Amino acid sequence: MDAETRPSADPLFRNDVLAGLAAPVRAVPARWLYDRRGSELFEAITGLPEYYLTRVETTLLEDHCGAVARIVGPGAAVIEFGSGASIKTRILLRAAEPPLYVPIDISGEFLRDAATALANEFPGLAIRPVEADFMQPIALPPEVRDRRRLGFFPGSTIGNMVASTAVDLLRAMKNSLGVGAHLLIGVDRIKDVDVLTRAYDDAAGVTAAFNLNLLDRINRELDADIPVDAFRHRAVWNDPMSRIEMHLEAMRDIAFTVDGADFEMKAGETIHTENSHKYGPRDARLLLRASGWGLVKEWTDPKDRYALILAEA
Ligand code: AVI
Repeated sequence: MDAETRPSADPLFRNDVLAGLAAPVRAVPARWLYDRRGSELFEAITGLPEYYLTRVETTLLEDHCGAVARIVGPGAAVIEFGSGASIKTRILLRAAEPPLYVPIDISGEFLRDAATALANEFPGLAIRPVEADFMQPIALPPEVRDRRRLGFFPGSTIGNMVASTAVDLLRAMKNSLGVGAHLLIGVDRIKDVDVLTRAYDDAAGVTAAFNLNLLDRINRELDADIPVDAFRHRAVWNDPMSRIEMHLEAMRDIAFTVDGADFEMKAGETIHTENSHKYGPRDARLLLRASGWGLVKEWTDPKDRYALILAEA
């Protein structure tokens, strides 16, 4: 693509890619998987038969949001971290009937669309969107101040962070929400390695397309000539780290340039693109305790694949 038709590159994306490809262990942060195409592919992943996470969490929310609402009490504001299209939120909003909903998302476009759709569906609900990176300290709108507060962080997004970052985030959530607040969080469990790897390497190749799209994005946005067909998607279980890792593996020796910088990769070398940590029951509780949250209640499915955890600050 020539310079005139190429979309202007995000300097943070350029820096992360150039630094990540030059590092001794090549890695690009997972957040860059989510351009428009990547977000569409992730949406498709959530409907795959192998990707049990969304299905199981949705059932848990349908079954237990009523109990969550009873424990938290009436009149609570619901504050969602990384709300996206607010799909699962509807289940919580229907059960808890809160007066106030605060979706927090880095994408203003997503926030505005989701808020408009929700306003039509829940006419009595006040919606106060906050456009912010929830990894940074957040000032909540003043209407939240005198209310009970229920933080909502579904989708096992916590799993995409290493433990130290997860603790920092959970602690920041506690600071934003305040003492006495509740947090409802979705956490994926450690389980059979075949089940886990299939969830991240599905038969239809949607997760492979999601991962490989990162290379297309680099080519599109950063004046690069990466031979995408020389790579394959890999999903591997890292047992000591208790996580599924996504990698892009070079299938032959290759050379390419990104924004004028030259790179070479040998056959078998990989670019690490995502971590998805899985937690046993005690690990998840420890993570919460280390961040200042106490366990209130935990719900799991009959196969113990996924946990919905209610914690209190
Ligand atoms: C967004 N996140 C919780 C997903 C996960 O399961 O780690 C991202 C994903 N990557 C591949 N498949 C799904």
